Amino acid sequence: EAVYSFADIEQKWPAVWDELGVFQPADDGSKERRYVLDMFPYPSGDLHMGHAEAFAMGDVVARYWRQLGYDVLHPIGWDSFGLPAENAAIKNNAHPSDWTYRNIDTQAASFKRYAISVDWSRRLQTSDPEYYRWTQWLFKRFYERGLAYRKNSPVNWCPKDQTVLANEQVVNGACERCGTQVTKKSLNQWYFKITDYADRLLDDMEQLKGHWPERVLAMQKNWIGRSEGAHVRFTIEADGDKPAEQVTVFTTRPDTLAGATFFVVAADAPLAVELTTDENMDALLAYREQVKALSDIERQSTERTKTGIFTGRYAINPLNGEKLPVWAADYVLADYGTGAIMAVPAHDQRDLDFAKTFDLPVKAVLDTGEEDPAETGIATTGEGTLINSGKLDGLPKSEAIPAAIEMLEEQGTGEKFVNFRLRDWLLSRQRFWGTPIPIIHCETCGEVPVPDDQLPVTLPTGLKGEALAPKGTSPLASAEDWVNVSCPNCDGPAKRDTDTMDTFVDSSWYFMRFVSPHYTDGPFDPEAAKNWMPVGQYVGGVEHAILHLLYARFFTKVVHDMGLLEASEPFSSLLNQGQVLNGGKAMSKSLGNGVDLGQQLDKYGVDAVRLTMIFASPPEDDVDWADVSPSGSAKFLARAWRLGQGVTSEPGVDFAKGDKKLRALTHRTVADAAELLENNKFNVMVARTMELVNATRKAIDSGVGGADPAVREAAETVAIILSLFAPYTAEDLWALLGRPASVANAGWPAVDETLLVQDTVTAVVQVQGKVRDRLEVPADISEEDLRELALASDAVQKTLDGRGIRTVIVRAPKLVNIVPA
Ligand code: ANZ
Ligand code: ZN
Repeated sequence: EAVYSFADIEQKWPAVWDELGVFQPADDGSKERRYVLDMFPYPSGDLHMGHAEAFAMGDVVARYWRQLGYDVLHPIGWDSFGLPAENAAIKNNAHPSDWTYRNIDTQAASFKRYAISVDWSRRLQTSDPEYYRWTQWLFKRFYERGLAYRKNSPVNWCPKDQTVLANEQVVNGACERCGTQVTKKSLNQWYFKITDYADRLLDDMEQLKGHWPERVLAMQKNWIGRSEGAHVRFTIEADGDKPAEQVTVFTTRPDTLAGATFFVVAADAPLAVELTTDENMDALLAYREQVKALSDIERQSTERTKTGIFTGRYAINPLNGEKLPVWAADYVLADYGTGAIMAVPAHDQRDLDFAKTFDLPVKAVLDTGEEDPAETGIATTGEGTLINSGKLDGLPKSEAIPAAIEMLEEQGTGEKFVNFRLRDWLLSRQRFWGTPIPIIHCETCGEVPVPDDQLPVTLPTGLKGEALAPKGTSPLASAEDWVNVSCPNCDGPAKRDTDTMDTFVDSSWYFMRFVSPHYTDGPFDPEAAKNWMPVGQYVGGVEHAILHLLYARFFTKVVHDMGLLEASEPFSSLLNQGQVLNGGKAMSKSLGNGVDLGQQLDKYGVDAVRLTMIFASPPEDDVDWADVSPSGSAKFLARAWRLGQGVTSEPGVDFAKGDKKLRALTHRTVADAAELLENNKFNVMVARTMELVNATRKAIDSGVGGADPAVREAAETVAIILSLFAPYTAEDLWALLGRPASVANAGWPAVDETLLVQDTVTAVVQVQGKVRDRLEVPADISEEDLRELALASDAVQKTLDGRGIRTVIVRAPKLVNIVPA
């Protein structure tokens, strides 16, 4: 008799699946459509264990939905622009495309071996000109809507990668990619105006609640950082040849205005230089040099002793005319709010720390019942009533805030203001391997977008190796033939923009492209997008909680506003899979604990590796490869497969004639599967399948026997469930059972409710505390149902003897007590 060989079955089935087009959606409206997507991979080397985990999870969803009868779109592509390709090209004197497309081919082959159920005909790469043509087209539409603009400002600069970084790419002051300390540099750069969408990005998170991980929503909310408060204008008194001027601050606590005892501007803001008197200028400039070296995190650390420089100027409090010394300090950030604050040391700890360091006055304006902050050094931040605040005295904080705003508005010195932490998205990069920005700079006409019919602006092919090395300016600038063009507007001499786009631009719309990847009249076919969008299940790592997901949401909203897309959120449900660890730690070269996916696949087979990933824990949790047993998974799969040899009945037998006990287990397993799979409890589903396999084996080997229809029913059910986790084994088992390929669209088994033997309990029914009846009821009976049953009991009716009822106390499922009138 044949034995289970994963190597043989891995050879056998891929051609059959291709031939049948099993994973291609019909896309004809005959079935309800559903879209499942894994975050597309970056082509660095071959697939690794992390990919194996993430893609196994997404594939369970795709395969389950197919079994349920949906028309499933499950595509794959590559996020193929970016720095690693460029760095490899510099090192090997090659073109970044060599490395990129070679790695993509390797990964594609591995994905095929791994049997991810994707529609290969929709494959795309963001570095393909037919893709980035539409990235450029979208950029132009953003530009026309005023959502893409260029401005000169201090930007985050990575000295190692020699390129700018978005705020989102600076982690604890370091470059997200290489870990180098990020510095600031003043440059003319392109931005997307994501801040215009701050409110909607925040408000629409309401729709995602319950469908996205709480943690991701919290991180996005914090990143957007909406603060309600006020803008307040202070007059800075004239001093010598420095004229008086107005400076606005943002405060969330306008109620504390009378408690302001000094005023602070960010030391690195141009305003600091503007305000500082000649006398104090040297000190300020020296201090600014010191500040440059610090990250925002360090600047705001409560551990550091506060530092600052007196500017020599005074601000007038618009509420009471008091004179406040103006300081320049690093704990106020130049790019938050207005870059200037009113300092209220009594009620703000940062201000109090500063006041203590420089011996500035502390004035409480809110009686919170706490101890005097001037004494304790602890700012009082609780609720309380206003004091020392003139007309506001006696008001609770919650009323004082709007009252103070009203006073400011009457005076014309301030107004309500909502501030966001979110900054515009800096999208230009001084690197080669990215989407060229489709703008031409003309001396006469200024910025001129490249006409749509001239898109794509393709990358020049002549540059490679050293020519791509980072120099602080874009390598594209050296491709003179490419750079020098005539202006599309006036035909005069002009130059192409030499920056490329952040690769996060490419990945902000790829999920839309997948609905019609070969469409040539736009980024996607609006009709297809209407059919498929939004993505029903998105799967990917939590490391994308902010950047990618926020940008993708922003793009979706803009494209929606352009009238191209009905959906205004891209991903209705999000699953963050865990990491694959080894020995409790993330796999890394330095720890030497890396596990090679290819070797695991060679040793245990694809299905065993997939099943191990899925069985180890719920998908959200980490998998420690040191704790799992791929050989155990392989043994289980062989055991499941052998059921096919144990079944001796023919396909089509009448299951109703089968063994009741085994049938009950089969149907209970399927009945529970819905709840388990909808809630991503894939690991529990595997455990339940193991249980069913064992019971079926037992039935074959015991009195029931392999000819019993219930045994065939159970084995076919095992094959269908396993098709979600172990596609090769499931297909081969299905064939052993005499069924035609493919098990992948066999259809989910129907549940016969009559076979679901209920767990029952005995409920005691009392009348006035005396037991009158006992009822066998389902363990999960509702209060209402139990009440009804109890009242309908003959014994109860007899006892009541026509009397009315005062109350019925129900404690489902065990007790009912009826109190007669
Ligand atoms: C006076 C005040 C009194 C404040 C008080 C707080 C408490 P969030 O909630 O994060 O928006 N602030 C404003 N701009 C700043 C900047 N560029 N750098 C550092 N701090 C800045 O914080 C808003 C509060 O942070 C503002 O309200 C301001 O201090 C400070 F009892 O104004 B507050
Ligand atoms: Zn021109």
